[in-house]
Amino acid sequence: MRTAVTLVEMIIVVAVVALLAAMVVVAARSIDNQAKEKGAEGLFSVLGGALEEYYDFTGTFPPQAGTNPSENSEALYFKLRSIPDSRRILEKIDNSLIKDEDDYGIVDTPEIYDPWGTALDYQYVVGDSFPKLISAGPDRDFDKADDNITNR
Ligand SMILES: [Ca+2]
Ligand SMILES: [Ca+2]
Repeated sequence: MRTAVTLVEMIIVVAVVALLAAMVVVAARSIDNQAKEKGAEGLFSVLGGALEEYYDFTGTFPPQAGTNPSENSEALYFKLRSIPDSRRILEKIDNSLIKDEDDYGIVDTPEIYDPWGTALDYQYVVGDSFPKLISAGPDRDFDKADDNITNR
């Protein structure tokens, strides 16, 4: 007659529960990343509209500030804010994505962040048909470009 589960049975139950928990975490993370990807695409479409308004008003796109994404993001926000029609479009961006984490050249100007919390990069070389907006993606690393998201 049995009075208790064996140690082996216990280990199997714990392993199965741990496996199920891990699967739930992976699935939840994937759903979360899909939602954030949509958020990044929405952000790019809003910024694309603001860039078009900027171009209509000035005849050019905002210059790229330098090589540091955060600095580029801050300078882009500053430039887009300076044109009334662009500024109006910027107001559609969720407040959680507009943060002033540091001064990268322009004091007290916020930067634009992707849904994972990394400042966007903004690249524009005179002659380009349209500027490039880049999110570092879920891994928050621009150098690992597999999961990066761009507007073109
Ligand atoms: Ca800043
Ligand atoms: Ca990346």
